[in-house]
Amino acid sequence: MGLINLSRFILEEQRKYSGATGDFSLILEQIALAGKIISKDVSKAGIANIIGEADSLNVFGERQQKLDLFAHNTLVYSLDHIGKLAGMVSEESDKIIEIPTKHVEGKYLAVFDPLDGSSNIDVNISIGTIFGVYKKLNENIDGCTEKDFLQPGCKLICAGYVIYGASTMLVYSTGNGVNGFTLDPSLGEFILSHSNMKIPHSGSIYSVNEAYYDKWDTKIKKYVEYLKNFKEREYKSRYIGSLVSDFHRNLLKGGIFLYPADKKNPDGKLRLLYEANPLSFIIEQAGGKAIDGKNDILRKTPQSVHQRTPLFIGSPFEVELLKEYMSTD
Ligand code: P6P
Repeated sequence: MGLINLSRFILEEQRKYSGATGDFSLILEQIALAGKIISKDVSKAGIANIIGEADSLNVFGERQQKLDLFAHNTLVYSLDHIGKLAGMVSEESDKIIEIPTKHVEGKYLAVFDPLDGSSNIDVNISIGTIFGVYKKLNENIDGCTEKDFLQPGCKLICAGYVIYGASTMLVYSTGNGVNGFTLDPSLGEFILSHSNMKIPHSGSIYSVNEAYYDKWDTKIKKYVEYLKNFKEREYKSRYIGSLVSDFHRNLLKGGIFLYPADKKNPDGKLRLLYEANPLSFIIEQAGGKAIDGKNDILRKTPQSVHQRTPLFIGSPFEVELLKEYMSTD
């Protein structure tokens, strides 16, 4: 079987839905384009002193943008003119991003964290873009409001991420399983490399920043101690401090990622709309689970677009076990 590039895969997927108009497929293609553009700049970040860093001029005398602002603009400009979106929410923008009046509006909404973990760029640790796509609540009303974005994650029609690592990969789901594509820079194409990804039922990795141990709820402390002394297998601690990287490794190998609420972050640190929800959509499609400690992440109705949430996400065994610990008195 020959190479399956992203466009071919999207087309074949689209044919499975008789009502598909191709609108959504174009959005996905444009997000992939943005991923390629961001990948190119992220991969040369190490020579920032030549290309110029934020607030400085590069060798051509042009003002160099911080990479996360560059990633934000790349996503917005890849999507705002295609006539398929009514609006966007980005971690880099306090307000909803409306479609400029010069462009045609559409019925979809995009949410994204343009470059999560960007503080890791300077030390050459892999980072990622996280995205989700919704339909707006009422297609007969022009524009969109904040309310359109306050839909639970189970209403997502697509969720995914691009990881800028040793290779650049696009991993996404439209509710019909999870598939991973590896960028071949020589072709400029995302090639299907991980079909129908499933997370192992249980793993041997737990990922949490143990520096905050003293701030944790006692139940979280007991849970992590239990994993450390687990009899049937030896758990390893792996924590990169880059959500997409920790998530992607655990998706492939199994285990659990924890970002608990603590005294410093009473609602947790991670964002519900464009970090927890898209990754939770993917993990459930891959056979895993994602909770905030008590409830499924995907069934939480957001109260604001930048709302934070605790996040426990990964293999069913480890997440269910955590749920038991959290429900004990
Ligand atoms: P901490 C990166 O800043 C980030 O948003 C996620 O990518 C990552 O999982 C988390 O924060 C790390 O946070 O508090 O452990 O440094």
